[in-house]
Amino acid sequence: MFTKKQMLITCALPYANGSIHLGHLLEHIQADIWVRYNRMSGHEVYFICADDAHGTPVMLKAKKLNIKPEKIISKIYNEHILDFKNFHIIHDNYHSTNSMENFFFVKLIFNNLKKKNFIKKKIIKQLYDSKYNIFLPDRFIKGECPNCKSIDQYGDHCENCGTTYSSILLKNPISVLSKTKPILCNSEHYFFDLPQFYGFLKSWINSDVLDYNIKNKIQEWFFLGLKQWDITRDGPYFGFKIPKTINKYFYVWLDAPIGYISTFKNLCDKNPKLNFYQWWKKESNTKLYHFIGKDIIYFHSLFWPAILEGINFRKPTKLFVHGHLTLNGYKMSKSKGNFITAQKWLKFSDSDSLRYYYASKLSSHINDIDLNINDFVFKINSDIVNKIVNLASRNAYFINNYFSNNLSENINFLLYLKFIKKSEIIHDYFFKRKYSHVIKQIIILSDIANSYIDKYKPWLLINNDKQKVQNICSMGINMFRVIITYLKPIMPVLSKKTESFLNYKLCFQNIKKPLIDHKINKFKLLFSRIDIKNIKNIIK
Ligand code: NOT
Ligand code: ZN
Repeated sequence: MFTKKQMLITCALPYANGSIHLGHLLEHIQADIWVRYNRMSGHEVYFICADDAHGTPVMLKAKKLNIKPEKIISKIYNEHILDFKNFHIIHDNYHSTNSMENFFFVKLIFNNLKKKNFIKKKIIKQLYDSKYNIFLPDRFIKGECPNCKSIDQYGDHCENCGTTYSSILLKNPISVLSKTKPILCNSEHYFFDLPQFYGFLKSWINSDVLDYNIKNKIQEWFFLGLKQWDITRDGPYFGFKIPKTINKYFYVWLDAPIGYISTFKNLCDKNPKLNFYQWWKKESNTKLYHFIGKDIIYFHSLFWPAILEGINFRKPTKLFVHGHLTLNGYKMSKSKGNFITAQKWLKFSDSDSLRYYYASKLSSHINDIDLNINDFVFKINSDIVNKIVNLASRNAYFINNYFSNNLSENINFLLYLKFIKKSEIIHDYFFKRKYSHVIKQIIILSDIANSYIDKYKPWLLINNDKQKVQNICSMGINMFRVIITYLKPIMPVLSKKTESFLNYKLCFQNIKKPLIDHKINKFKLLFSRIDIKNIKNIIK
């Protein structure tokens, strides 16, 4: 029996100091497909995200341009909103961490944690750039990892071994800003007392919130011991000032996850149907799913649930972790010239193609995903153009020209049933986010459908058995309709065009009933072939 779920789905909050790029899109497309899938299945789904507005990079950028940081983040905010819209990512609310609601919750949560003795004050030594007159944030210090000794690592964590550490433990530190050696200075900071949550976290992590391979990684962190977490930054800083302090700010990584809460609160204020407390109270029956990259597991599997436990809020239902994106086998980087923003992609290709390609590669694993341009062109032209859309065009030709757009009453019900029976496995793959498996099934069906048409050759039959041609081509259109229904969460643009062509809204519920004695529209181009010569230039 169907049980309607109430689901809140989030993506990691993109930083407000740069454009949306193909890496962000990997996550947002993955989540958006899941949102659309669950919504089509009848669940009540809310999809939220926000810009992660605070931190030193925005502050330094503003300083350089001699403008207020607020100006930068508001310009970027508008860009981000547009980029996501262009890729048909349907967030129900896209907010900012530099918001009234977020300041409210950050203060509330901090005070609550402090009252319960989960916040400790300590004088610490920190690296200071005496040329720039600022305490250096982790990202502005580089050095050797204290754990695995690999060089050129940032001050907060090592990209090589994944360890998180304090920047003063880096060997041979250097300021990224002034390229000078930073000095150690004292400063009083607040710490979140993570070790107090050891027992809670241990059982939470073993409660099916994470996939198996990630669980192992976290066990390592437990083994190394949980450490108190510094949630203070000294000014100058772009962030929320800590009440009753001089020149102390909340660390951006504290207010970022709280952005999930405040963005939802902002949505509740706009949607009277939503009751904030019902979704965030400790015993909430609603579901909370976070899509994140593997680089931020630590924050979401330790700090975040511990904070929520500390303030007596609900915990995430699941963390969906994905690997990183590579482009033709390399990490994207501005300096290498292979950095592709959302905007740039759309100058060379469309959004549905990227959505399809990502889906064809995504599973519930955390392996990195490679966008290979040749493979991309091959896959789109062969799967979408030659197999799927061609199925519509070759059959529509006869229905449009010989049968006044009417589908017959007589189709091959046995074969149709075969297509419907795939629902079960396809639903299972969708739910488990194994989109590459969904695509494999869709291609199997497209091959079956095209072979069926090849076998009967309507182009030869048309002169002696018209009725048969109408039946066969109606069956072809019906198989196409089932295929696009399965593809609908993945390719919203193609499915919308298909809906106008078929004169019919594609949905899972009605799939069992074939379209018979139904009028379709004239076939118009649904999808264009990609030209390798054009898109190759996307990478310099
Ligand atoms: N802006 C961060 C990033 O890595 C993600 C913040 C996600 C929000 O791009 N929070 N938490 N925890
Ligand atoms: Zn390391």
